[in-house]
Amino acid sequence: MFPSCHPLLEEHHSPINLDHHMTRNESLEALHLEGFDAIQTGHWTLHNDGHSVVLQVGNGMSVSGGGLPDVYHTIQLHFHWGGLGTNGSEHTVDRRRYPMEMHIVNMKSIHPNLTAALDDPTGLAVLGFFIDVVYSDNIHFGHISQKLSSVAYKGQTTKVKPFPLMSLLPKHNMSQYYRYYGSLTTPPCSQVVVWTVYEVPIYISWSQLAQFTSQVFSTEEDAEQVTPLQNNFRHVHPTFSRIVSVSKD
Ligand code: BO1
Ligand code: ZN
Repeated sequence: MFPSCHPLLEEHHSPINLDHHMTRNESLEALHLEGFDAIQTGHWTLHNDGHSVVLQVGNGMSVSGGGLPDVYHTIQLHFHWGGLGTNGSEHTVDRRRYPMEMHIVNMKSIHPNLTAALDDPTGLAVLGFFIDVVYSDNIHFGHISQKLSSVAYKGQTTKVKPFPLMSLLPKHNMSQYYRYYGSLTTPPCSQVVVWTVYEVPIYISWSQLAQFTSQVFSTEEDAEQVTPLQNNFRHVHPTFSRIVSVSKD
């Protein structure tokens, strides 16, 4: 069999395990997050799609720099979590799984729609943030967690007043991240994603985490049985011959 007929060796899927010994790339600077510290004016919605809770943000934000090949418009952010007392991040660091992971999904601005982006090997740029748990509430994260009961069931959508996305992100060390080329972690699992996974986590409280693991269901309101939405993370994939870079610092 020709090596090119060996799909497994060619695949580059996400998530993966990350570790501190990966190739350091001093030329990777902090990304430019345009509009993230402004109060946006667009129409924002939170939606339960049965696989996650998705915050659809309006136009007006983009990411670039940090070795990204182009400018990418921010579309949405969503979350992956575990169960009662089990962690649910998608990426792992030194095989350790964090309680949750937030993904900010961005589409290369030159593309008119998602279909076009999925045909481009670097059509999407996803920013991944680990979420760790502490005793005190994160008031900024409350913009989302307080709305979860309004999207308890699959198919439900609620309005969210726009707030600066920067308020959700770590205050320090945003120049420390992992960079690799991978895939969407849910179907169609397209291998078109430039991944940036930040080293420093976001902190929320135990009760804010519990709102995700207990208030959100993967089934519709009128379903015979309600099933909690838990453990909505994909297993880690082999890196094969891929280079995973670690930014400077
Ligand atoms: S993730 O960040 O790798 N977990 C991920 C996985 C799947 C999608 C996005 C991010 N899917 C697509 C949906 C489209 C949607 C688009 C942007 O996200 O399949 O229907 O338009 O929101
Ligand atoms: Zn995701």
